[in-house]
Amino acid sequence: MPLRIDTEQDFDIEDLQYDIEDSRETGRWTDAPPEIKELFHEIEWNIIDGEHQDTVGLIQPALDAEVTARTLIAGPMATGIAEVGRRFKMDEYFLPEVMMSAKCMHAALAILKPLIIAEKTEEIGTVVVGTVQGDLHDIGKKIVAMMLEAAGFTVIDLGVTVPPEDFIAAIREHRPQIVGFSALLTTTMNMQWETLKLIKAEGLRQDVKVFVGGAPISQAWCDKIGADAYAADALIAVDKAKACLNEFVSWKGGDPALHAAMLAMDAEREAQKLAQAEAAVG
Ligand code: B1M
Repeated sequence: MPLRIDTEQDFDIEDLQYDIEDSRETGRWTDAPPEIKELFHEIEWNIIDGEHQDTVGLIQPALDAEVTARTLIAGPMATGIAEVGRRFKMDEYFLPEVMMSAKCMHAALAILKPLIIAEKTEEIGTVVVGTVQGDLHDIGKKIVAMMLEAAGFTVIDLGVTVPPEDFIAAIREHRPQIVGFSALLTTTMNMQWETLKLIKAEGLRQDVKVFVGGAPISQAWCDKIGADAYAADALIAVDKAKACLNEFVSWKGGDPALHAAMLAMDAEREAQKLAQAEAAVG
């Protein structure tokens, strides 16, 4: 039986500012058995410290203890790399430290990827994804690609710093229902718009539903550039991608009704979360 551990709970990044002792004292993952909670703190701290071999060494024991690959990604891996981002922003870390932490993430994802992809039981469609031109960030995009694959999509991952022309070539070659752009830099998010403009100019807009994501991306940006859907995380991307193939299959890319339907999914999710929170309070 896989262990259920709440990774949805908002966490305070300040919990990770000092040392592992402090983070052990916080209220995170208190629903996990003590030895798993300890493993999680060790995983996040090894990511923060950029110890990729030790990170890898902690993944298998967690899996052996029935922690799922999804829980590891959404739990200690997400909190660890978030703290790395905070340290970088505050000039406590420089590029070499961030690169070492990114190596930890990649090494752990390499172990977890086959487990996630093994969940695939059906073939439901094709998605082309890539990180836009000028941007080298791909950890989040890889997670999105993995989760889409597990949900039944064939994912064509074009990699990083993908020029708009390469997206066009991939759309023509693979005929995906969905194309997704990832961007992590405020300086590269504009390439999502440029790529979308080229898709329109090439007469392909109606053929594909366009998804956008990445840390600086928002629903407002999605609205502004005329993309069909914004996904704040991998699970939302999967939900919206599946809806595009099931409920909203008749709406073509660029249809305002599709855009509105995607927004309505967010509103519904928020309402559900609120109802759950209220039910929990009693
Ligand atoms: Co850089 N970096 N980085 N970096 N980096 C950020 C993004 C930054 C916010 C750090 C900071 O200042 N706090 C900052 C950007 C600031 C800004 O733009 N305003 C920054 C900077 C400045 C830079 C450089 C410019 C630094 C420099 O050279 N001086 C440089 C740029 C290089 C380039 O791209 N040309 C750079 C380089 C790097 C490394 C190479 C060292 C490394 C990347 C390694 C790699 O990816 N292979 C790196 C890293 C690791 C980060 C941080 C610390 C972590 C990013 C990450 O992996 N997050 C990041 C800080 C941060 O984001 N807070 C930072 C974890 C990942 C799971 O989350 O990617 O958000 P995320 O993905 C999520 C969602 O966003 C969403 O789902 C994912 C899973 O839930 N999502 C999608 C993502 N894509 C999606 C696509 C979709 C749908 C959902 O549909 C298609």
